[in-house]
Amino acid sequence: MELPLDALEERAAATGLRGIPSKVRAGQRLSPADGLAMYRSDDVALLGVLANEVRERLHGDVAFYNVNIHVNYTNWCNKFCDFCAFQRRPKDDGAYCMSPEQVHAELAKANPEATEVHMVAGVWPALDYGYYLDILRAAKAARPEIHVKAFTMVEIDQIVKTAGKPLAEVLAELQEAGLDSMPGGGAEVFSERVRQELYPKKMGAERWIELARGIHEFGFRTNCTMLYGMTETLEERVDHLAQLRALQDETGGFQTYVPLAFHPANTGIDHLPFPSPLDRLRSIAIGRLFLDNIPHVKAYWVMLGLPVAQLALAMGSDDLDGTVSQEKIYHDAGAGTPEQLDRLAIHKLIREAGRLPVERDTLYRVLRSFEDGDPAPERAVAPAGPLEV
Ligand code: V47
Repeated sequence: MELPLDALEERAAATGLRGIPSKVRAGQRLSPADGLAMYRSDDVALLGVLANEVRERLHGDVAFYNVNIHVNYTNWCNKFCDFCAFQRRPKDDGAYCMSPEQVHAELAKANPEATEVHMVAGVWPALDYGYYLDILRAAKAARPEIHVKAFTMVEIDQIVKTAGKPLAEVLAELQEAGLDSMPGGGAEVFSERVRQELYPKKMGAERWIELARGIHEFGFRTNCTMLYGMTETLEERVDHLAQLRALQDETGGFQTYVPLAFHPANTGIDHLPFPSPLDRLRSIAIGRLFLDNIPHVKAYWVMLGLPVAQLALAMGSDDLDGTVSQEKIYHDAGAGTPEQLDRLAIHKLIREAGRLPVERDTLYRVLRSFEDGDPAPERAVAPAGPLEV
């Protein structure tokens, strides 16, 4: 139900958001100045109401999730980003690099209902090109039907360098070996200032955008992210979103935007706080309002925490990601969320938010809509985690 516009504008005028409700109601694009006003305003409730309006216009009451597994195939990494707790040098304690056989074994024993494997990892130039093709082949050999969503732009950049071939040729070979789409990571925040300060060895915004453009033009769908809560300014957050929106205008290749809240534990910048629940909700709502050309906004529960992910379903998000298992990047950085959820735990979160659980595949095609109730408990394969963080 839409609230009267004049009441929304009256409130917006008092909370620094004047004119934004009218633009949202009229389906007009928000400007960078609007983006900044939204980050500066403490009226997260109004942002949530507006973002919910957009979300309901696009998706009604549906809340998507998928049944997926994570394989972080190596933590070897030469980027040494200050925000990362996952990276290791090969000789460090806890360093690992899975062989193709281990990837195969991981998938073979994984939840048989999983429709997606999410494979992202560190970057180590000594891994040869054949390794990447072999882990894709191993995943498909173990689970021929599974959708392989793998490699952030940072990994793709390294794979292209290692292969020594043009991007399109590499993409064709990765596709042949089993790659189906790509996640959104590696963008961090596009600010060159923050990159120099915290991740100078990682590619800059220009290369990230160039790769994403090439990948979309090739025909792969990807997601996009923003890692927030480090030392970026609010202007830099808006600039990041504006760059994503501009690329989406060109290519239409992004399926979903995933705002990633910085987890400080065990990182080089652990003096910074984990973003507050309100900041996490604000980031979801602003993503929905500003990125008017990206169909979905994901509340990635692993990193948001379950209570905030559930609230996000009322404030702009239409997707909870998946059941997940074996996620290491956030858990190494102190995430207190469970290792995985089963369908019923996800349905509970969604139904309590007044939404309808719909299982999707990676490309957002509907697999099952649960109007008639939840699946029987015996269909749930993985144990349910606690619903608190
Ligand atoms: O690129 C690393 C981020 C990303 C930390 O596309 C951190 O559906 C917070 O991209 N605190 C990888 N964030 C994960 C990723 C992702 C996750 C879930 C779904 C999708 C999707 C993509 O994780 C990295 C980096 O931006 N990251 N360390 C940290 N301490």
